[in-house]
Amino acid sequence: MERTLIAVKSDGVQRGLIGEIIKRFEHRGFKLIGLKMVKPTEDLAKHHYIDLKDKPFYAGLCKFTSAGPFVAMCWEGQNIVKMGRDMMGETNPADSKPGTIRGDLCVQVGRNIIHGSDSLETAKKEVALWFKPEELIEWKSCAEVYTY
Ligand code: FUP
Repeated sequence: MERTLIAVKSDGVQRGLIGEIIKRFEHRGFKLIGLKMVKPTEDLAKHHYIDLKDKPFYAGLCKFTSAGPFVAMCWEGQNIVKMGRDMMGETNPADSKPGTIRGDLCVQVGRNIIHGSDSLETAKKEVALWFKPEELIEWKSCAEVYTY
């Protein structure tokens, strides 16, 4: 089953939006299999955003990311990478449609509250960067599980 990394960034945590973001993925029907709050080192933040290393905002982005809490989540489900991106909206909240997370909940590109892996390949790398294998929990819904 497909997996992706979704994270509530520190601005989302500060604004009290962890629950709102989790709710949207749960209600859509996806399965949460890994969850932790971390204060990333600057090295971890740099590694996470390595594909943006030549951008003028890279240094500021890494400093901002390592300055506060980062709620890392691994979500599982059919087509989760693309559907998660669609649920997030565009990088710039100003371009994000109402109904998307960024389109409903934020304004500035540098404070766009959520991260989501942008491809299957990136998702594999990002899940491995933020989670040890034993931190990912396989579970069945109560509809699938027999009682004793
Ligand atoms: P996304 O995958 O939508 O989070 O977007 P990117 O990977 O391109 O960018 C990562 C983060 O860099 C964004 F969430 C916010 C920040 N960023 C800026 O601060 N300015 C920009 O012009 C673009 C991105």
